[in-house]
Amino acid sequence: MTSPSLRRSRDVPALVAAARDGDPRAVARLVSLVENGDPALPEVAATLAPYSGSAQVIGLTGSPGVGKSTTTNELVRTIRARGQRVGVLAVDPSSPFTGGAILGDRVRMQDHATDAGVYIRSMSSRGHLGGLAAATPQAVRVLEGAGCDVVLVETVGVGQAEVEVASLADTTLVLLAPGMGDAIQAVKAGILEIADVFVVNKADRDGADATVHDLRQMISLARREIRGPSWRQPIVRTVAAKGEGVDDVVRALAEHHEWLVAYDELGRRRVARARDEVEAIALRRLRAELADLRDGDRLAGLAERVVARELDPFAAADALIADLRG
Ligand SMILES: Nc1nc2c(ncn2[C@@H]2O[C@H](COP(=O)(O)OP(=O)(O)OP(=O)(O)O)[C@@H](O)[C@H]2O)c(=O)[nH]1
Ligand SMILES: [Mg+2]
Repeated sequence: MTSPSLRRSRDVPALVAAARDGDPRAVARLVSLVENGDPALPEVAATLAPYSGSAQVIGLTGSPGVGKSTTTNELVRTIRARGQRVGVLAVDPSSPFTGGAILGDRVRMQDHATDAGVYIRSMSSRGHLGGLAAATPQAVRVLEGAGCDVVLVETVGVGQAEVEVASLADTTLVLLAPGMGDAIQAVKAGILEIADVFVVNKADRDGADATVHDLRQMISLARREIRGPSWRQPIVRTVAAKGEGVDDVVRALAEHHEWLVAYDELGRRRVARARDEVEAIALRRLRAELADLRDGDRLAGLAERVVARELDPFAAADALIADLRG
């Protein structure tokens, strides 16, 4: 299993077996196959299926520089102290050029670089058709297959993609910091809805009280709309750079997990997640098939007939879809 060719292998059963034995290169290779949307992906998914659902998946999101990686680093330390294996996916949905962020994450997480119980991996949306929302759950499955008890998914909170990625988690942590107008931004970006636990990091800075206060008000406004057995989103203050408050975050995570189980919300979330995933895969396939038609003469021919007013666009689309089905 230690052959150097592992890094380029498409021998999926061998890769999964090696990953299960804890070979980090096999894990890295499998995540790369996922990230690049490799043709071997269906086989990867099928081979990993028996191990899926075995890890607790925790999402961390928040504005750039708010302290996600520092917090992740501290959480990894705590999880490792419990003797559990942990995987970290640092996901950048915003741009294909993640060099800086990846470097930053590597530097901050090098504490764990030599720990065999920790896998750390950065992912970008590089060329992945379904975007990270499609790739991330499969990457999580690779880490579950590799025996991780907990998977932490860090996403930069910009745009809409982080809402998608964060909603792939069992529990989502939203980080804010004083003086960044984060509380307001959180509402705008729809972050308030996806947060299970709020963390006000950099509590060593001025304005932490104001941020907590703003947040509390927004939560109580938003709560009026919620029905059913609802979870009260806690607000935890941390100074992640000094490890302060991290125990409280861990406690909040455990309490949320208990709540998920008690109200059968864990199962519901996982079904919703699987539904999104299946839909994303199906859409990606359909889009690829349409692209094939596009490259052929069929679409061009239909387009010419639309311009010549022999066909209206809807009838042309019907003809195209009929081709797909036929
Ligand atoms: N003062 C203070 N600085 C902190 C704290 N936590 C993190 N930092 C610093 O904030 C900077 C950004 O921290 P990161 O953990 O990289 O933040 P991030 O959210 O992962 O950043 P991106 O991945 O680039 O979005 C670093 O210089 C940290 O040392 C804190 O509690 N207090
Ligand atoms: Mg980071």
